[in-house]
Amino acid sequence: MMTYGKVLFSTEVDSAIKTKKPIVALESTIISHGMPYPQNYEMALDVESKVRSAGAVPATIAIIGGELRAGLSTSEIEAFAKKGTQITKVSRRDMPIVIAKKLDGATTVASTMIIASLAGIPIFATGGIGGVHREAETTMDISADLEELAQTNVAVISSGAKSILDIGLTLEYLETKGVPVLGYQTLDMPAFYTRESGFKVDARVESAQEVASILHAKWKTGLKGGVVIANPVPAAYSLDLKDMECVIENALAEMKQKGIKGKDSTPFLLGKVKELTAGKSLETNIQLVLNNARVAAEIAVAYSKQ
Ligand code: PSU
Ligand code: MN
Repeated sequence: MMTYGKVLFSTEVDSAIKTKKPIVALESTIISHGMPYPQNYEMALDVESKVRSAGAVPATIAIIGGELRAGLSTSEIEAFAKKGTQITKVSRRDMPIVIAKKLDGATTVASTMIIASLAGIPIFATGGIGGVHREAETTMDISADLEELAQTNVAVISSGAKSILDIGLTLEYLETKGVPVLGYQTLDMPAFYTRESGFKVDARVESAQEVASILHAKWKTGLKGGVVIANPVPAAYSLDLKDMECVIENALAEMKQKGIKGKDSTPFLLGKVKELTAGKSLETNIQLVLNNARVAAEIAVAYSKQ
């Protein structure tokens, strides 16, 4: 009989939990569906070493053979990177199917939050969160990431939401669901490839200590749900907002024409953006994830000291 809801840890993560070391959860959809091989493999390993050098332990999360896992071996990460989109993208909805069939699953922000929460890991770093899609008023395409942020006590450090989404509506949705959006050393809501989106965050925070105190305040008050920490891409790697808008319009038009919808939208748009920016977006994507891993590790260290 399988024990449901149990997370299997790597030796490193297991000992970090036992000795109460700060841990940073990492997702696996970004590996299998977010970028091509071999850059995805290198990124996943580099992100882990960034977390380690900032004094925390990385826990890459995935479902392997139907089991919830926190902390993958190098060869498991390599398999997820190489198999890419052959690995099922798993959000909350897909979890029971993949678990029951004992399949492998690349976890999104939503399902990574679920597994991190089961594992007792409150800090999670990624690239970008899902959100309300443009034209959601007719497609109803709203990422399950937002509902997860409403109910699961995990802080997500990201570079905001990509402008393939409707960032204004995404912020409205998060407000309705009671999810604070903190700008890391900025008041501007970043839009993944760019440091600004034209929208503001709810509060600017200056340091990892300040974020940690807000997390403690939220959860110790008994307020359930996550917190979004929006950390803009380093200026040296940011792309031009107007150029990106044009690229995204083109990608969206092609997606509509091809009739691509649902869970395939995000991977399609990401691939298209990469193609249309001649690979420049890939370098930006990698750099922002590395930067988020570092900030998340600093937050995890500060959180465990308070
Ligand atoms: N945004 C990115 N890169 C990604 C994703 C989002 O810039 O790889 C992935 C994340 O795993 C996120 C998921 O949780 O896409 C959202 O997919 P959907 O919109 O189908 O919920
Ligand atoms: Mn969707």
